[in-house]
Amino acid sequence: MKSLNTLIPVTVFAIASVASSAAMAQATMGGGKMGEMKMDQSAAAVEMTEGVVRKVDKNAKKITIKHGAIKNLDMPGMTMVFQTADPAVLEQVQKGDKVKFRAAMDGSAMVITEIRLAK
Ligand SMILES: [Cu+2]
Repeated sequence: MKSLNTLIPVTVFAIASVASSAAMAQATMGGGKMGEMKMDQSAAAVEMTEGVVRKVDKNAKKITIKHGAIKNLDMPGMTMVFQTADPAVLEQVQKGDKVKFRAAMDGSAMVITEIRLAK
């Protein structure tokens, strides 16, 4: 009987150590996934900026927007004229619309790369 009593704790320990190494392997894999998620977030990092459309000039392919701070361009809120990368943008909004948009520098011009109506 005495030998059986000592055998049980050893067995439990062996199982526990196998389980903990499996848990460590999972934790490592989880860490890798978290790293990928962070990379995805920075790739899509440009936040949308809120604004109100003041003017849509389809001939010049420009939109005037009173906008809030644009973080990626380090720009405070103001009213200004944007170029449009895609003329389709001009069809998506009209004067007076509240919008959310993304803008980027293209050479010396500010260009709207994406725009949609704000809800
Ligand atoms: Cu501006």
